This record gives sequence, structure tokens and C-alpha cells, in this order.
Amino acid sequence: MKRHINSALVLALSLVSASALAANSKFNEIDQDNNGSISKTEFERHIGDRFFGKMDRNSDGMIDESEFSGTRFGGKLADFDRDGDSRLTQAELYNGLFEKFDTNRDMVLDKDEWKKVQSAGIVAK
Ligand SMILES: [Ca+2]
Ligand SMILES: [Ca+2]
Ligand SMILES: [Ca+2]
Repeated sequence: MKRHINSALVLALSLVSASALAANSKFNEIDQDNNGSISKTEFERHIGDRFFGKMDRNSDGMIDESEFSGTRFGGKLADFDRDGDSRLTQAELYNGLFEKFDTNRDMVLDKDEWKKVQSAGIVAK
């Protein structure tokens, strides 16, 4: 019986800390090695396949011009399209997004840069 109470308590505590992290812009949660910046690996791991899947409305694994034009983060599809086939793979999209938001070009996202990722609606605030 005591064990049940303990696990209920642990669950309640973990729910509280999860919402506290969400309020803290999730930055610390995504910055898994806690070095104060988000690497491209951490960025891609966090946004995962979900963001691409949401943009890829016809689920063909590519983002075309009409799917791209509905986005809020701005820029042109051509800015992201490395191989020039007028469609974006997930790698083209995520590499391009990371570079776009890494405005000081130090290959990591700091807290200010991350705020812009959030403002663009790419990740939840
Ligand atoms: Ca598509
Ligand atoms: Ca392409
Ligand atoms: Ca940066």
C-alpha cells in the first residue's frame, strides 16, 4: 500500500516538473547536454518527423511549393532547396531551418535564436 502511495506521488511530481519545463520555453529540456545552446542534433531530435509530416500535407515525403507557401517562417522554397529539384526533403528543410535561425552562424542555437524558432511556430512555446 505504501508503495502505491509513493508511485502516485512520483507521478504527481513528474507532472509538475514537466509543466514547469514547458513554461521555461522547453530550452533546458532540449539542451540535453546542458551547455546552454541547442545543437543541430538536439534541434532535429526535438522537432522530429512531426513538423515535416504536418507540412507534407499529401504525405509524399516531399515539400512542394504549395505546401511550403502556407508556412509562417518566411523565405522561399529555393533558399532551402539544395539539389534544385523544387521540392524539399526533410533533411533540406531541417538543415535550412537550422541555418536560417542560427543567425550568428556559430552552428548552435542560443536562447535568443531559439525564441525566434518558437515565434515562427516551428515549436510550441
Ligand atoms: Ca508533399
Ligand atoms: Ca530538393
Ligand atoms: Ca547561433
